[in-house]
Amino acid sequence: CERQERRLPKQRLLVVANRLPVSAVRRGEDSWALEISVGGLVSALLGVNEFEARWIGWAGVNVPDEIGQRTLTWALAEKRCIPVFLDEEVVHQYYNGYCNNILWPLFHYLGLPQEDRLATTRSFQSQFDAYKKANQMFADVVNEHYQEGDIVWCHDYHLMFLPKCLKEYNSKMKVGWFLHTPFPSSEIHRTLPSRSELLRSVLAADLVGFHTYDYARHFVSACTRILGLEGTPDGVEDQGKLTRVAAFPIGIDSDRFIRALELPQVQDHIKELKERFAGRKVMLGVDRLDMIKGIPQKILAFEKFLEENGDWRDKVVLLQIAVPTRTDVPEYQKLTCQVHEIVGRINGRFGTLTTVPIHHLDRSLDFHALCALYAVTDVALVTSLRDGMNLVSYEFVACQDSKKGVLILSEFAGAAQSLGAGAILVNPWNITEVSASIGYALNMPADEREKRHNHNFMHVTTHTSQEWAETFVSELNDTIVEAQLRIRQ
Ligand code: ADQ
Repeated sequence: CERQERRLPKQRLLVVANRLPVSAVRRGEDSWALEISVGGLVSALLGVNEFEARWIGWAGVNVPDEIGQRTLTWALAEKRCIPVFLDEEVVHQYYNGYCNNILWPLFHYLGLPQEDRLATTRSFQSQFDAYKKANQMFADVVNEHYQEGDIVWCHDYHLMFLPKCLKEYNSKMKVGWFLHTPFPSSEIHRTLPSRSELLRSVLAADLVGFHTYDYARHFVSACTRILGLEGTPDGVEDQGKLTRVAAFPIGIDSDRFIRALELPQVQDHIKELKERFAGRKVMLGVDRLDMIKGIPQKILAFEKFLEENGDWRDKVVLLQIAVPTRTDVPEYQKLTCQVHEIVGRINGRFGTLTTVPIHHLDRSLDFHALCALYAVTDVALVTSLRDGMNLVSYEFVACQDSKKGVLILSEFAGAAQSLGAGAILVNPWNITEVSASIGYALNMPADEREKRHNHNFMHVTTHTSQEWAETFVSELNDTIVEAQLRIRQ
């Protein structure tokens, strides 16, 4: 308020993430089509307008020629996006290799596939070198656009090396780093060959944030056990320098979802869906098609439910919307085949000439269709094997204020810590337990549904993405002021 009264400019925020919030597709030598990308970070930051934000990241496309780089930079400038150009070899080694093949599974407690393990170990060093090189390229672009007083907010496991590179450029830069995945137990992190270098680079930041207190605790304990540093209630201390470590649970722009439900096109979608599935309860899964999301386990639990509850077979339908990601990675191709095979088998087993129990879509839905689906759902199934937070569970709750449907939620999603009291928590590996929870949710009395929903709705509408970003940035500003005071004393 004070800032508005005095008409002070908003603080500049440089959001640095591996991917820009838009993907670029080349239409000609100097023409580009820009599409908004699907993903948790994009969804969370869409509602943040307190700062004058600029995004720095890779546009998801190889642009070897100078004309292409120049015209794409102009096209992106309109969206306040600044591209980092990575060549194919770096993308292969850094993004597909080190980020997605090593850090992503490790941070989600999933081992690497056995047959790839030796090959991965051999190529580890070259992938780590490419990771460092890519992080340095991000740092070069940040440094080029940095103005004194800017806040630089680095995101996710792709950019763990970035805080160090930035501080080497300018030790006064205000640097925060936030991890969107879980940070695993120090016993898991210990197995990573580059474990110390990565921790030290992250510690160069002024503020390090995680979704949950547990992830923050794991990080501090990795610094203590691996680097021998002192963990304090505020963070990690190294030779008098404190890196503040804390939990900042993300949220969504809940108003955007609630408002969308009033739009005529969303109301039309809702009407169509209600007619299409009249007489049946609707269960919903919305995930990126990723092994951490536990999609095969979810579908097998649904099969078990149908197997053991014959009277429900023509009264319930599971809609599984899975947007493909990392489609060039063999593991993900295998997962797609596996899911198709299981869905086909179950539909063959329990379908009739006119209905099937599972509708599986391999694609992204637009925002309005997604809101309508959330609104008509009776039971949402979020069964991630591990998940930093999981925003789908928040989006579902935001769209359910009239229906008051039930959320079945994995205890291994960060969201279990915030929505646990209203959801039915499950161990996604235990198919018998998930199947029993489906039965419990479908039969839940209205007053219990209402009580559980109200609890979660209150949380989702008060812990928003806006509040998340503002809290992180104001904590970063405070951390820097405190550090300056400490130095003066
Ligand atoms: P993600 O793994 O991408 O994010 P999640 O938090 O569930 O997972 O967010 C996914 C987003 O993509 C949601 O906004 C959802 O609506 C959208 N989405 C998913 N499938 C879709 C589909 N088929 N069609 C349309 N939209 C779809 C990472 C971490 C999470 C963490 C977020 C934010 O893995 O744990 O919650 O970052 O920090």
